[in-house]
Amino acid sequence: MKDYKELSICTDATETIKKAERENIELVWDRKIAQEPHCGFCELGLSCRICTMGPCRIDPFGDGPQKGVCGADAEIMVARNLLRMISAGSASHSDHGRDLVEVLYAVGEGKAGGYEIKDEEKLKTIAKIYNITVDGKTTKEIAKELALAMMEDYGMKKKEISFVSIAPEKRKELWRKLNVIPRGIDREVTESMHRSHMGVDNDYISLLLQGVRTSLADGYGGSMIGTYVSDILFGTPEPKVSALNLGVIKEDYVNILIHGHNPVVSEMIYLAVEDKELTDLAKSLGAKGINLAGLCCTGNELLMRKGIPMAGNHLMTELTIVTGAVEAMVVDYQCIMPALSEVAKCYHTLMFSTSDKAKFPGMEHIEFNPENARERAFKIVKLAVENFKNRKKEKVYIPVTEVKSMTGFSVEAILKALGGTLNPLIDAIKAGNIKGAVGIVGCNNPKIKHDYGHVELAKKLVANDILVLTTGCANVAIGKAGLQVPEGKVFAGEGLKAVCNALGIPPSLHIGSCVDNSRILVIASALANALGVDISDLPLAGSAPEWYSEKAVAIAFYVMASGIYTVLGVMPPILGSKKITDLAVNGLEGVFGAKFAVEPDPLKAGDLIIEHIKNKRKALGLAS
Ligand code: SF4
Ligand code: MSK
Repeated sequence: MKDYKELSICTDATETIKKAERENIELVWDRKIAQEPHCGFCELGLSCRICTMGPCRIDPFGDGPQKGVCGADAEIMVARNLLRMISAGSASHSDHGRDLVEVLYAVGEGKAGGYEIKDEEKLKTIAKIYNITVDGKTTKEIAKELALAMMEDYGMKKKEISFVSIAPEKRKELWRKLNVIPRGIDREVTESMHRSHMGVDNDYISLLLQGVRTSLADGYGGSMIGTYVSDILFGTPEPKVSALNLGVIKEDYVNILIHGHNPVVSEMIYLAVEDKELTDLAKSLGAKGINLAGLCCTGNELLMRKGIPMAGNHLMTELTIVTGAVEAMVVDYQCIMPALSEVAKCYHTLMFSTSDKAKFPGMEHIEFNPENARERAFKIVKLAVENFKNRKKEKVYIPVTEVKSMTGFSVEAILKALGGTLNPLIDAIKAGNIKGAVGIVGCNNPKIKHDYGHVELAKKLVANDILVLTTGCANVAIGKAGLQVPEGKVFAGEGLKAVCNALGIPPSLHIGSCVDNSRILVIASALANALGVDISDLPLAGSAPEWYSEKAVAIAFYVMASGIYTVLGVMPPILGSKKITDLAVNGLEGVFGAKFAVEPDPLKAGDLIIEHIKNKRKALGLAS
């Protein structure tokens, strides 16, 4: 019998974990226990398997080998491993961005079936950043030209990728001095893989600087392209109220869950779910209709733009199926545990994969591309509806009712809420009503009590008048805890509460999916530019209390390299190198004006951040 309260702070999770245990379903927590103890060499970054002279390990206690077969020492091993993590993370966000650019191109060519340009204004604004003239051109012409220009950002034609231009001048100067401005998104990822091959770059500083450059290729490249092209194609998010937790799965409806990251698939599923014929079919089979809900970042994308509710975050994904009320789960890519199809076998849930990049044993593969997406989405929804008859009523258990949460705070929406300029926010920061702002981002990790890190940190920060911005799985955690509705002001300190009252906003704002951390870079750059300072001068911080993925490492690096102090709740595999650990938690400050801290206790992490914000305010001459 598990100690449920130690696994999650959420009732919907603990109650469904109990059901899974009764039904003999293996979950992520079971598999984690089966893996313990985790390999200590790997945890420290002191194992290497990149060539067949190895695999090699370095003895952290100094008794055994201190070098791999090739002679790589602890610094080289840790740095190479870290660089490969950053590269995989950057590649993931950026390849997601590339898929959107391909849809944009297909729209420009008139070959993209159900897709269209939803935000022409934004198309033109972004085209101008790429120095594309828009006057006298049709929307399709601009779309095609912008897509081609973005494709160049992926290649090796440029000296600097385009969106770096949004960063404050001082930051760009620093990056140029350090030679870390990305030249091309794919180029940096490829070069990182090259450098970390045996016998190439063996200077840990040089390897880490390439890690910074690769992460910036993500933040100001692939992720920012992903965010902006999604806004162009599917609309720039605006504030709206939606709902979160397992209660958004409806007992009397056909339930379809979308999971992954790329809105290209989920937007089409959304269209199909709205179709009257399919809804009528669902009704003819005894359901009240078709209910769509999201998971992880595909969920965040639909939540932000369409107000589609979210059933959960990373550690809730298996549990949604355990409710016994899910007719189909449609996945694209990233963060989709291969275990999901095993769980689905124990229920009636149909599993569909949709990307040729991400196939799963036990899932039916229905390939999506810009030309066929509409037809394929309708096919999947029809199969899901027809599966309603296979549901076993006695297996259905939805333990909670949904919680309301606000969403849709794109940069444009925040500016609109502020009356068109950043001035009210700057005034509130200067007056001390808002002491600073912190992005709480990232995943869940079974090594940390589910959602505990996110929620406790958010509560502590807002109570200290620090505005919270959320993305990714942190959104669901903090939203479920009630901090993302205007009534969430009860958690806020007096200053932040007054701002929430004046603007009608919650103390924690949901700004999007993982790629939408780029929106944080845009806000931070705009704030720095408005004040004539660098980002590192601002009272800002970032935190990933429950991160697990390589993507989170890439995010942490580009946030730090942008000048934002970053606190992680899970230790990255670097402790095997004292030099690299010292650099991460101390030395980087003197180079980038920001550094990392690792603190699993969210209350202590909150203390670190509050102290940091106090210091930044003091340096700016603001009252603490
Ligand atoms: Fe061992 Fe060096 Fe090969 Fe790594 S690259 S496996 S340390 S020999
Ligand atoms: S989905 S990367 S678990 S935030 Fe973006 Fe959540 Fe982390 Fe995946």
